[in-house]
Amino acid sequence: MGNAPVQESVEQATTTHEGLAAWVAEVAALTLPESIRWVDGSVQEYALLTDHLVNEGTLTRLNPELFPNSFAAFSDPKDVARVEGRTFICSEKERDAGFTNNWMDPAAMKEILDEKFAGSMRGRTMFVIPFVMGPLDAQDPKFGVEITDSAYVVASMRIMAQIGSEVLRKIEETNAFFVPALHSVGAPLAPGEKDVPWPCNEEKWIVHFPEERAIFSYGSGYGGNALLGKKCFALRIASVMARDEGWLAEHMLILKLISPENKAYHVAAAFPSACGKTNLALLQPTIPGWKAETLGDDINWMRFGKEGELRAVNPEAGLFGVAPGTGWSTNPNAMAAIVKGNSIFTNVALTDDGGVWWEGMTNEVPAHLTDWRGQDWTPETGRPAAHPNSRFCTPIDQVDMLSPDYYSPEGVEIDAILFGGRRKTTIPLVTQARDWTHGIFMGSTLSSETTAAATGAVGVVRRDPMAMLPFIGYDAGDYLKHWIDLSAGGNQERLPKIFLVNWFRRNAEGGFAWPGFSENSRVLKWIIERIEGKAAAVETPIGFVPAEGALDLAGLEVSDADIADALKVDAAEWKEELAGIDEWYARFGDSLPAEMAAELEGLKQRFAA
Ligand code: GTP
Ligand code: SPV
Ligand code: MN
Repeated sequence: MGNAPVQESVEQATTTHEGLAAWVAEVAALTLPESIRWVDGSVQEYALLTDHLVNEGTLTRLNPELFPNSFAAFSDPKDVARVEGRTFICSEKERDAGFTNNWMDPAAMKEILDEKFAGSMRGRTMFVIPFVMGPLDAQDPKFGVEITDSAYVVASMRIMAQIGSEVLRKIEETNAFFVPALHSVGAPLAPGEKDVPWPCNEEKWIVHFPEERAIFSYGSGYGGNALLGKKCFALRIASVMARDEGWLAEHMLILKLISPENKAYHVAAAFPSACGKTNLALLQPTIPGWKAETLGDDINWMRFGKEGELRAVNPEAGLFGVAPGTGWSTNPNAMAAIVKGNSIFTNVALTDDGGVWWEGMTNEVPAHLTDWRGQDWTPETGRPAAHPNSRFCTPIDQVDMLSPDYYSPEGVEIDAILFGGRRKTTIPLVTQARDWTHGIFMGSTLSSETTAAATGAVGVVRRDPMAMLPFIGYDAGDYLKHWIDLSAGGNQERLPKIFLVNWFRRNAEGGFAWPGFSENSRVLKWIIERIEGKAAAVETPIGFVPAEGALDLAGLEVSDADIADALKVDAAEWKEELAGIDEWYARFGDSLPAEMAAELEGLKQRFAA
């Protein structure tokens, strides 16, 4: 117990990749770990690490009859979400980080990081995790190596990405470039000092050097702060790679829909954190004859194919999903994947029979639980049993509806792009963009109420361009320009159709006007029928909304008043919205693309007409 480092089998501590060997040596000399372990990614190693974490008190082994090979972790209450205020893009020029990012001069930042990381791994094992985002057999595989002093991070990375010896071998054989991603919880142990279950540091630094493609993360063990293949690499650094190499790295799910005529369509959807991506990605359609398959639930890398078609791949291997609200009635496909086991849950509640529970998991609320802070909980307790940003981390191949195309390095052709947010007012259930550039405008002005996925106030409306506000690794205006310029090189006939959606609009009573979840399949059906030129729409100043009767509501028990609330385009609400967009666009300064300014002008004119 206590601070015992994971010492077994440290036999393979070498690599033939000179750059990697030098970097590992340099990091070890700086951070001074007790031992070094090269992660091989094997089942045996996973068992060793999770056993160790159980012994240390970081993980609780769940009842294998309920959740086989699964564990629960409970974080420090001050380390429960991404820390956007502590996240930095340290480009050489401040201008290149843009107004949406925190910036610091790279040299000044490196001085701070050097000091923070000096001796930061004392008393701990330093793990070296070779990983690849996306298929290892891709034409240009995107490699990373995360060095971390957290075994919890290693175990989680094994679910979220392909890691270990096979990846290392490929890096060596091809003498590949890899993104160096250094992570420390920032909690060195003095000799004999007893460890805590969730070591972390009050001070957190999540830092990206876009030109070097390097990542440094200090002080947090949680989610997007610590699993560096995810937001740090696959969005922030990848967005910069994508700008330079001519592709797109986006915060989007990827879903395949199969119509009753057996025709397949692919939809990509960008919703901000905790706004419904995982749920839509695992959709169970309620309309007869329609089927859905999952390709991805959080990150989407897109590039134009040989015929100018836009193709998408999911670079991740797991789901890191919001637990609360994920239940047998709202998302049975996620639940079925979760109960297969092999999962790590963080900040959920424990049931008395050794399982996990969170708000919304079952209709019946257990009479007694141990809440995420380890305290007794009953329905009378009056606070959530699971943290609002509690998560399940589950291998994506446990999703029964996973599309076989998930494994294809070429990806799938995208037919429709959805932008969506969590808005109580103003934004209708679904609006089709007038054309591609107007669709980019819709994405650029996307807004949503903030959620528990990041620290800070919840429920505040903020602009979140393409749901990428916390993830664009460079100037936001340049990012919009990249969307515009890149798509000009695609086949214009085959560009996806773009839609704005909002599952979260409220009715007069304050409840959700639209039932959401599986019923969102009805909206998708209208979207597909629009692509096919079959569904009727009404043109409004903001775009095309479903004509009366065009949305398939057969068998749905929703009042006409609610449907009207969900679909309405309210001039008074839009007057306020336009003011909000004006304010938002003003913040871009010179870097706002002229095309976007022109779209805003057009929107205003249509309202004035
Ligand atoms: P990140 O993993 O943080 O990027 O979140 P996400 O975009 O994948 O969101 P997710 O699907 O996990 O949903 C977040 C929350 O919104 C959960 O509590 C869901 O239950 C809830 N939610 C998802 N879809 C709907 C919907 O259609 N209607 C309503 N009312 N709530 C929804
Ligand atoms: C998000 O916040 O968008 C997430 C969770 O998907 S995290 O991995 O913490 O970024
Ligand atoms: Mn996300």
